[in-house]
Amino acid sequence: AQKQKEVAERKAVTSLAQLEKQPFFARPTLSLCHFLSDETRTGIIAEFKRKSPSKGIINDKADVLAVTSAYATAASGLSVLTDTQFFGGVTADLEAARVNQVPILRKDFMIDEYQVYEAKAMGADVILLIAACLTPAEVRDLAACAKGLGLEVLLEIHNEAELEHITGLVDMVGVNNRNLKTFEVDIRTSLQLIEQIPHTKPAVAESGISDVDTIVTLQQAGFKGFLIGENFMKQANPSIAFTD
Ligand code: IGP
Repeated sequence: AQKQKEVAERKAVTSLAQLEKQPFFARPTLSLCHFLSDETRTGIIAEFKRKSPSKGIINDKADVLAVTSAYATAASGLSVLTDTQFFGGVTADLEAARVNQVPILRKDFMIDEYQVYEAKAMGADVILLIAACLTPAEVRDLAACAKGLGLEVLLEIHNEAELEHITGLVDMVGVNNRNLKTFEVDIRTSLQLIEQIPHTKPAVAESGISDVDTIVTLQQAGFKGFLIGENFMKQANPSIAFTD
């Protein structure tokens, strides 16, 4: 409901036609699917996030340009939070990260086509659709809108029932290891659900990844992408933490 209110406020200020005139709107997008299959990269989708509902402030000093530029040297993609209320992100963070020539995921709670247009206008290449927040019909509609704009779609699931949300319009499937109610993370969520994800859709393991052994285990299970936020962001200098 809070998101709906936020979106309505922004719609009143900036029309769709105005979004379409913004400089990044016409830019050709980069394919995260392709970057994930590039074996010279790590498969890591490195996330810029200042705070989270589970951890509170993670890092409120990190500079988005410096950090994402360091990430972009080896990551297969970037994820930038644009939700302000829970994650302390802003549109300008994603726009600043856009200087990097790697795919960028707009990380937010998407409920309205207007946000898909915004994602394109701010320079994103991929949107996240969270099955837990959307009906299968809503996933289909938002995904169709994204594809129409040349954006890729990462669908996030966290249990077996949400496999129902996978449609032909979804490019990649993410498994969130974080239980959205208890905030507990368990890598077994990913290991169990990948069995049922169609092989045609690159799978991304999300949340709670903090060591190389876990990445290797997930990779052997078939995952192509590893979405990592806190492990790097909680360091005083996330850039050094990543390149180390
Ligand atoms: C990153 P972590 O534990 O490495 O910081 O997790 C990412 O998976 C997490 O931020 C996330 C998220 C989300 C955030 C996964 N799904 C949906 C906001 C909305």
